[in-house]
Amino acid sequence: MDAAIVLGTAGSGKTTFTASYSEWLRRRFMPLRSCTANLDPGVLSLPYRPDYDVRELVSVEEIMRGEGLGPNGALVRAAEIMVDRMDEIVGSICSLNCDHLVIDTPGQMEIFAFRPLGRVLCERLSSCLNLAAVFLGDYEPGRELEDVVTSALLAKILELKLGVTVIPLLNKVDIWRGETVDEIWEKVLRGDVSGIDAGGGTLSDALLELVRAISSFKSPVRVVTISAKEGTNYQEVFDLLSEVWCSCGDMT
Ligand SMILES: Nc1nc2c(ncn2[C@@H]2O[C@H](COP(=O)(O)OP(=O)(O)O)[C@@H](O)[C@H]2O)c(=O)[nH]1
Ligand SMILES: [Mg+2]
Repeated sequence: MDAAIVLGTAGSGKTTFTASYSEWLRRRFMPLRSCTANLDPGVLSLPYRPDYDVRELVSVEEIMRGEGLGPNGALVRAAEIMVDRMDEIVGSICSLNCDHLVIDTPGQMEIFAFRPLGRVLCERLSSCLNLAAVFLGDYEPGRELEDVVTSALLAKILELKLGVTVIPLLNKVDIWRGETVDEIWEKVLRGDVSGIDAGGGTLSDALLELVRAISSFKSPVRVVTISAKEGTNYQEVFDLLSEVWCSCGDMT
């Protein structure tokens, strides 16, 4: 089973992407089976019907009620429970009878990425799935270069933390107003600072140093712009994922 795990900061569009991309896979590859897994224990409602839903095992809402915790404390607790019950989670996901699987992750990325949960899960899932990740960069007009650099760095850090290839995607292209953010993002991933206007000053020098540091990672720098809302450019997303699954491509 080929699987794409969907990463990104809160509100970057992971859930929207999971819904629309799995639907695109279903139509594109019929009669192959396209499935979804929800690994966000805190989500209240989903725009897709998951074939596996972690909320059957652990739900933030129930923890808040049962243990008297606030939303953040309950989310942390939920992540701990997920690690404790990893065998059940991985067992259920691995036994799904699907050809393609899209895995939605917790709204708040730090729960997944900066605690043991994400690493343990990716390690375990890799034993039964062909696993690759997509990272949704969340760009809205008005964001600064710092935001693009931070997002690109996050994608790279996730790759190191999780041990899976992370494909950067720039989401919400439908609300850009003729901006060429993808070009800046690609330059950042490539460590190419020529022509990047960081605005001057010490902070910007440090930013450019960070951009250079990113180039020491040898991983995909082709950035696909998408709209999870409108389902734009999904063939390109699939092609990039396929290159990872068969490890035969050159994504640079
Ligand atoms: N305009 C636009 N909005 C989007 C897109 N993808 C997601 N959103 C919106 O961004 C918000 C957060 O999306 P969601 O999928 O819940 O993000 P998650 O927290 O990463 O799962 C919602 O209001 C979505 O409708 C997109 O491609 N274009
Ligand atoms: Mg979500």
